[in-house]
Amino acid sequence: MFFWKKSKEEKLAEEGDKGAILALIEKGKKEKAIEILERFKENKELRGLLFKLYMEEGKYYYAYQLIEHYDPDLASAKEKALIYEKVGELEKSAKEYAKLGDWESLKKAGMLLWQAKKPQEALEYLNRSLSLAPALKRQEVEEVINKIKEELGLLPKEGLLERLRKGLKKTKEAIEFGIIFAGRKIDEEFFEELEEKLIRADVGSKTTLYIVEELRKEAIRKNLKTSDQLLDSFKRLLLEQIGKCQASLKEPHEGQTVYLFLGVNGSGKTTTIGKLAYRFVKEGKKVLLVAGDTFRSAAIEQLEVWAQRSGAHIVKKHEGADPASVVYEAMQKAKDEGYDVILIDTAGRLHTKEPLIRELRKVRDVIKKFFPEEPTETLLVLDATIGQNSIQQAKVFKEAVDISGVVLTKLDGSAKGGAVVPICKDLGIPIKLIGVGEGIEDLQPFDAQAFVEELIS
Ligand SMILES: Nc1nc2c(ncn2[C@@H]2O[C@H](COP(=O)(O)OP(=O)(O)O)[C@@H](O)[C@H]2O)c(=O)[nH]1
Ligand SMILES: [Mg+2]
Repeated sequence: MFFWKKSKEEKLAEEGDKGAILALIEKGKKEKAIEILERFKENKELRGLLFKLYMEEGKYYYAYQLIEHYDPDLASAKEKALIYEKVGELEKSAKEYAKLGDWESLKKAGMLLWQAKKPQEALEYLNRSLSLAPALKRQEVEEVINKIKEELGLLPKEGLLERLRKGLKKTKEAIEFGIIFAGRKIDEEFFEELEEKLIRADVGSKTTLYIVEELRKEAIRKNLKTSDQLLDSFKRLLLEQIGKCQASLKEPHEGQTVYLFLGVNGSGKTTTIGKLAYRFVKEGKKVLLVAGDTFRSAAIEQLEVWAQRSGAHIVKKHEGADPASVVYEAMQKAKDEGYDVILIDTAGRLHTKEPLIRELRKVRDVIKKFFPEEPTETLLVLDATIGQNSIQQAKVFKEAVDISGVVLTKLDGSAKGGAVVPICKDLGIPIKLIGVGEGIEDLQPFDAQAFVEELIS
């Protein structure tokens, strides 16, 4: 037969002839070349060729064997960094990256060391990277540094303002008030754009028209030419609107203080209760959570998790139990055992309006039976991502019981932060708390001034 006969060249290659092997590679027979070269690892020249092929073919583990067992000089620092990274030798890889010395390699080294659970060493490299990074890239490096520092507890915890800033990020990005007030010409187009932005932030059409009209009048009255001259008035008008919506949460008093939470499923009741429980426990209060949402067992379990996280106690019954009976048991326990703060979760199945109203009234009556002056706060939890649309839902709850305040959750996930205005105005209920994230500390008092400053900055 003829076809299995090896060509002369291949024969030469098999014997370790470099030229012939190169010819094989040239023809694309890299696998074959590798197979041959692996028999000649002792030969320095052929070994170099083998290493090159391994790298080209992404066979990092074989390349790793070669530099570990035969010849570390085969690879440059850059190649070593890559090989070690690929085979999971993170610290070795970091060392090689660090040798390269440029900011990106140093950053890479830092990140690998962090991954290898060597945060202190990681910080060393990252700080060197930061000192070399071009201005535009510094933030990238700083972010990693901050994450590590946070992990190590070296950073002061995020303050209220930082959390609010993060919470309003989406709204700010959607409206960019800063840009249109940055000194452009005041003309019809400017007012139209401002109007459009206010509507987009979900400030509501009535308030939007009012604000735009006021600014229009002022521009004419004072003969203003550029938008920056209107910024202060804009802030004042916005603050005037939002300021009316602000009120603070009533703090716990002597004896038992009850907070009742209402709202449709998914609005953030349980999460808000968990965050608030954490705050009260931290303040030294004895806190009881009440699993009044008995509709799904998952809802009860979720509240249990929050009880554990916050250090509060919980009263719960089985799925499907009568919420009023859970509350009854909880009130009894609170009274007997002297709890300071009682936070009651409820179900919010809106499609069963009449039963819902009956259920909530029953819960309220049970509370009053034990503590006639309670609840101190009946808080309606609304989801900011649906903006003004939450007003319709809110009306059903308002029909059921008196509501003392709104908790607006998920501001961080919403571009409709302006909805605070129509929500509080249409409902005639102040906003007391805002949720700016899923973390245990992502709940804060609604501060109108800070809110406006942050929105416009
Ligand atoms: N991003 C963000 N998510 C939130 C906030 N509050 C609640 N959530 C999330 O919204 C979802 C529903 O919350 P949950 O407390 O279970 O609502 P409930 O059905 O009213 O009890 C959960 O995934 C929460 O983590 C918030 O302020 N920000
Ligand atoms: Mg819930």
